[in-house]
Amino acid sequence: MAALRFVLGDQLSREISSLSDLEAGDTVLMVEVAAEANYVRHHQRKIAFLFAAMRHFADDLRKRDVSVDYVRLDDEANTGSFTGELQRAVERHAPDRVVVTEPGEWRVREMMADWREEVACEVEIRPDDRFICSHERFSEWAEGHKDLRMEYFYREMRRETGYLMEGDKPAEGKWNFDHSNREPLKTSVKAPERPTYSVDEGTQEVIDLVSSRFGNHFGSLEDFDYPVSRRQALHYLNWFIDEALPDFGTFQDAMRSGEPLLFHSHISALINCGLIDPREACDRAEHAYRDGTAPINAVEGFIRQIIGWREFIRGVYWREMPDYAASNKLLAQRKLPDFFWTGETDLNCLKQCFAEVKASAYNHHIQRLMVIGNFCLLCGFDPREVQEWYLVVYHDAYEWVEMPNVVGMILYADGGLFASKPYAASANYIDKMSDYCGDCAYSASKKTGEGACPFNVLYWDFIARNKDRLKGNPRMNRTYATLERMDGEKVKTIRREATRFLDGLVATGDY
Ligand code: FAD
Ligand code: DLZ
Repeated sequence: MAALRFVLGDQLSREISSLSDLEAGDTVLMVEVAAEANYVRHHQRKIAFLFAAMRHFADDLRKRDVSVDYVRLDDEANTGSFTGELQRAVERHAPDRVVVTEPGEWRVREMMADWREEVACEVEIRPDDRFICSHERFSEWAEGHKDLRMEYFYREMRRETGYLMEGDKPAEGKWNFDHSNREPLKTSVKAPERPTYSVDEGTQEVIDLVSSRFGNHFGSLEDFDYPVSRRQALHYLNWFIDEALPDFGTFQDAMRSGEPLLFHSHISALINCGLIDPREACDRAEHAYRDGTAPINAVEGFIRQIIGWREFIRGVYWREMPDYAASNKLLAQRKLPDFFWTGETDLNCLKQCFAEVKASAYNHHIQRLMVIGNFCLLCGFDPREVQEWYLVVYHDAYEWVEMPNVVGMILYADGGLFASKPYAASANYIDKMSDYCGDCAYSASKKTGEGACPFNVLYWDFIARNKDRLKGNPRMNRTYATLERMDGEKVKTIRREATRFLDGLVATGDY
């Protein structure tokens, strides 16, 4: 009974369900296809990372005597799509059945559903049990809750996994140590130096391929030094646990020019493609806590991001799709300005984040949420355009994780399905948590007039513009009370200056 086991680019785990009962005589199929690189114009670095990781994973399997059929992007007969390559492989191998793990994106799940008709043998689609919470478990949890709040979901995941539990109580008596995780960086605090990984011959081949085939996509391939194999990924994770995790919590929300990574793990792309298992990342973090090498606020914060936010976000995606993609409760319609692609803006916070993402396909969470995301919310950019931008530019971006973060977390486009109020903030937040404002053409403390930071007028313009939609939210009471107390002329000035700024944004749609 020979099976063809189809492993997608974000399923690079030896323990993936499609390989769990791998037998001698089976073949593992992996394919590089143009359709996946082009359905949005992914950052060049993301494509290079994924193809290099896929090729290294295939080599690792071969070293264990697994038979791998690997189709390269430039193979002459490559049809360019998952379906076309699966059909060709079925002709080549004449398997009894195809075994595959469910994908991370709705559009691919639809594709897979059609394979049962389009492929000349049985197709078995298995659950992705790399996630801790199954679809059924998430639905069961969601059914029992009027409001979907990550915190309550997270506590159940803590109980179920046993992470940081003392019997049935949370370690050190509290579920969440977030209040200790909001320190700005003092200049004396230095981030540890990161390990880098040299480009081997195979990865260089991929970089050359991406440069010639996708050189017109956003982003740079220069100085590629990210892990691409299981061995390197584990080394990177271990380095993080030893060197950066202890300060991860305290400085989780801080931002500093020229230091994109600070104490963050930088492992999202490695977890999402399968090179690191989320449980092993949490296991190592918990060990560090039990051994006394990392404090509770760091370890709890890190584990919460993974068994809390990551699992919750995935649950929301599959529960809400396909309608979720079109959510636009705030009726935001403005086009995304060109500087999201060119990086040419005099708002220094955005400029720093755009430069970093172009160079490395990475920004950390607070840059994504409170700088770029906050700006998108305040300006009222069209959620479909914002979704596409986030899916293109980050090396860890897959729709299951990108979409709820954009639709629900930054844009409030789902009307508060899981966020109790919009994450809207004026310049003050960015000034407090970063050194960006010191070098900016605008003044963070100036509220209106020449040289005032646009975030300040944009904030109140957003609040005023969405009054009918947000005023009923009890968590917005104080904000609307402040707006109502504001002098009428001041409100007019704010709205006029915001309109001038918004009208000045150039969005040619050429990028
Ligand atoms: P750390 O700060 O070290 O956190 C540890 C891990 O926790 C991450 O590696 C990640 O696996 C997980 N995590 C943390 N926050 C989240 C979250 N909100 N949702 C899901 N997982 C989380 N993450 C992605 O993996 N892919 C995306 O496409 C993506 N898009 C985002 C878009 C927006 C608008 C926002 C606000 C967040 C997005 N995130 C996304 C979540 C988060 O910003 C990244 O996971 C994180 O910045 C990755 O960096 P890190 O590995 O250094 O994470
Ligand atoms: C993102 C991506 C890219 C760029 N290329 C490929 C590819 O050539 N082959 C492949 O198997 N996977 C690729 N991927 C990841 C897929 O887009 C991902 O598996 C689906 O979106 C499902 O999550």
